[in-house]
Amino acid sequence: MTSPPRPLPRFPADFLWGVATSAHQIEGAVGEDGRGMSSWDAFAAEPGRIRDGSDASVATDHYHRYARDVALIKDLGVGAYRFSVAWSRVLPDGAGAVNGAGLDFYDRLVDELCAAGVRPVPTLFHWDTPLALEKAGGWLERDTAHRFAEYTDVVAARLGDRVDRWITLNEPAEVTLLGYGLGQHAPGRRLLFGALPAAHHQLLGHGLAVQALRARGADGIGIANSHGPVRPASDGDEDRGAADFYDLLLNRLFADPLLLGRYPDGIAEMLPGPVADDLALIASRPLDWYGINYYQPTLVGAPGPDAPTDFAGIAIPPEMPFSVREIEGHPRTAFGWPVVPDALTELLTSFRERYGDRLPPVVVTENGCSYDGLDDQERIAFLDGHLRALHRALEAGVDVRGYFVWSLMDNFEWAEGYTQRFGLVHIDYETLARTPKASFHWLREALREQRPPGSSGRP
Ligand code: GBH
Repeated sequence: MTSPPRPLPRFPADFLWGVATSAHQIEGAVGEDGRGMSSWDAFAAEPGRIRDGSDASVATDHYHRYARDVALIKDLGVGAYRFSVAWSRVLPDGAGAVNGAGLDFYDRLVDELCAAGVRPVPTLFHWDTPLALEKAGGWLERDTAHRFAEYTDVVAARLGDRVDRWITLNEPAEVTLLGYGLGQHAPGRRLLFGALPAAHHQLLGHGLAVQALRARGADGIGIANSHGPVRPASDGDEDRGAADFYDLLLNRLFADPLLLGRYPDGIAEMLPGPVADDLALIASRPLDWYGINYYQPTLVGAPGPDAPTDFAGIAIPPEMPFSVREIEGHPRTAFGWPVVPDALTELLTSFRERYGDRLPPVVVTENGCSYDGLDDQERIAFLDGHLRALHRALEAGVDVRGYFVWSLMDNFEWAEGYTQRFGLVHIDYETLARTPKASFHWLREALREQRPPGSSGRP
């Protein structure tokens, strides 16, 4: 297999190129410098939860090797680095006493990035809820939204002088559905639609966090939601109805409240208590930009006796009003996810159509794939295809301002442990050595070609 022909089509000169990670997936050093336990530490310790029986107590040891990792980011030539702050490093009990040593780590990281000419883009919550809060109900409790805003204020006070792009939450849909609904992720609850309060409380937490950030003078505030086109398994009414419902859960449950100030029909009734005031807050301070994590489209049909009861290894209980089917006719990543670049164009243009002027500028905050090996020609083809698809969305008039590859390096892939490798940089989990893969070199060249001669390309 050979690399696709370069160059890529030309992106706007101020387009923000970046790579992404999250704290729990790379940092390790779980017991160090006063860090508290998180929902994911506890979840991984339960037998049978993680495919390879691993946990993230060492991960890629980024906590100690961050300077080396920032040097890699600089060498790659991207202008931005999306990382997340571990709430339990900053507030070991989720609330109350601030742990200065934990906050110091992010301070050092941000300094290192700034010195390298790389813009820091912190995510305030990427799934690792402080365990003390999780034990009290986590995002099922309204209180957690307020604790999240207090934590946000602490981080903003410390990093705000050097940060001008913020992400409040990463993929609240996954936390709701996989964490509280189906139990595949921490905290491992299987509440089915009883998980919906966790969606609402994350949105409320987002709204309160935006308020806290604005009060500190921050701007450049966004959120990272997972989205993908949903296709019906057939033209029949039942399949179309099921696909529409799945589309609501994946694409509208969070975007509608954030951008339109209302829940899709039928959702508000399933939430605890009246939500009108909360919705006013959630949508009252418009986002500066909207982050989309895109991986693949989903084919959905009605449930039924011959429908699959399994979705990406997750048992879907028969009372769910949909079933997820295999998409045929596309290459697959090592994770088994279909590779469908066109669906990224479709997703972005459909967002523009649905939300019109209510949609702020968009950033693709995650896109990437799992493949093994250092000579990862499949990842090169994946990135090439998706960047071309992204460019078609720009040509179609969608205001896309940036693109982040998931991920800078191989890392702890949640319930999959270390069995899935999403990195541009390979991690040897014995020695923790970092080795740039072929895709890293390819992307560095592609970005070099994007830059006008003589410019650093780092806005
Ligand atoms: C993101 O979630 C996370 O933000 C990140 O932490 C994670 O490491 C990364 O992506 C890679 O997983 O069986 O084909 O229908 C990804 C959200 C939702 C994407 C489920 C894949 C099902 C695939 N995922 N989806 S399929």
